[in-house]
Amino acid sequence: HGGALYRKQEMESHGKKAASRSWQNVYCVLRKGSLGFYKDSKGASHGVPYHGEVPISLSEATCEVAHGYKKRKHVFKLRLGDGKEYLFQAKDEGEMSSWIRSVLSA
Ligand code: I3P
Repeated sequence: HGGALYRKQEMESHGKKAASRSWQNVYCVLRKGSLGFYKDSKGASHGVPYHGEVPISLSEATCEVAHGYKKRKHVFKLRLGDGKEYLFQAKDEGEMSSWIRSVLSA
């Protein structure tokens, strides 16, 4: 599963807000147990991570519709075991549901 999403980091760890909070367009690639970020599909196929980011581990991750976030539509929330939290905006409802399902079964 791979595709472009807008991403915003909300939390850096338990109780600590992320310092860098703007929305960024990233190309996301889901693999067994991890989610990697790339600039675009070409970056993904060449294995060049977005800003050198290490893929995040999805063990103990929860993923759900971000009902509390009202500023954008089709946004889901990913919360990691270490307290990091991300919001992702998909292009429509169907794409959002498909990402949530895939992340939960990755
Ligand atoms: C952030 C940017 C984000 C905004 C965030 C700002 O500023 O405007 O779009 O989140 O607000 O801090 P910057 O680009 O200077 O980093 P929203 O789009 O969700 O409002 P926040 O700190 O309240 O999350």
